[in-house]
Parts: sequence; C-alpha cells; structure tokens
Amino acid sequence: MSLYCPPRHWWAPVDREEKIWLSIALVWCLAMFGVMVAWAALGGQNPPSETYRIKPDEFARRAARFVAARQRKDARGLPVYEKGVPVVEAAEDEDSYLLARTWAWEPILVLKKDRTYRVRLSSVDLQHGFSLQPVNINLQVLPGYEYVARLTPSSAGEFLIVCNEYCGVGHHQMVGKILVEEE
Ligand SMILES: [Cu+2]
Repeated sequence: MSLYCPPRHWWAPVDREEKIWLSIALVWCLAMFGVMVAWAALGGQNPPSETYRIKPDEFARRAARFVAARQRKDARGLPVYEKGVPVVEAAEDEDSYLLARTWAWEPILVLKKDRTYRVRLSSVDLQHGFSLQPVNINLQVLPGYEYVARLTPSSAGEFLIVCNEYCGVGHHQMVGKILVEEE
C-alpha cells in the first residue's frame, strides 16, 4: 500500500513521426500569427482604438442634440421618423451619435456610400452588443464608455444593427438600422 514510483526515464524519445507533426503544428502556428498581423493592416475591420469615458446622461444629451440638428425633413418640412425612431442624416465633418438603450438603437443613421464618418457609440443603461448585418462588424457597447468608430460604407442599402449581448426580455426586439445611400 504505497505509491508506485515510476521509473526514472519514463518517456520515450521523440521519434521521426512525432517530429514531423510537431513541425507541421509549429509552421501552422506561425502562419496563423502572420495572418493575424497582416489582417490588422489589410482587413480594414479593426475595432476602433479611439475610446473615452463618458457619463451616460452626458452622452444622451449630446446624442439628442445631434438628432435635433440633423434629423431628416420631409417635403413639408416635418421631421422624419421610422416606427418612432428619428431618421438622421450624418455629416462627414461632424461626429454622429448612435445610442443604445433597452431595447432600441437611436437614431437611424443615413450615410452616403464611400464617405467616411465618425460615429460615437455608447449605451445609456446596460451592456449591449453592436452587430452590423450582413457585414458582420461586432463591437461591445458599454455604459460609461464611448467608441469613436470610423465607418466608410462601401455599398449602398439597408444594414441592420442587431444587439448580440443579452440585455433582458426585449433583447430580441433590439434592432436598429443604418441606411447607406448613393450620392
Ligand atoms: Cu440585447
């Protein structure tokens, strides 16, 4: 009834086959590492590195100011809404705002194809997930922090923003929109 002590040299030396497999694994690791570095430079889909701490109510105030200044007007000069959400025309020379709250994204941003915009993105309550479909750009959206995302739409159309971070009973209805128009 004592512990068995293994022999002093319990391992087998690395044979030829094992060396080949280890080499393949090493080469593959280095290849994946290279792709990661190359993609950061060439992929054009890196998460924004410009971030700030911000108070949620301050962000809400600035977003409301942006909406009031740039909301789209119809032929009679009345502000345009889609299902109660203001439709806002972003400008290239001015920061745009996209606000997440339970359970909506505000406003609906209208962008022009091939122009570059700075979009400030934050939440005023819980953690939400910004998932732009179908292009599959994903960002975490946290209250108290804002991202400044640079967006250059390369095709026109309607893009949906899905919340991909569970945020309560209305989570599945939390869908926003970005409209990209031709010049
Ligand atoms: Cu959610």
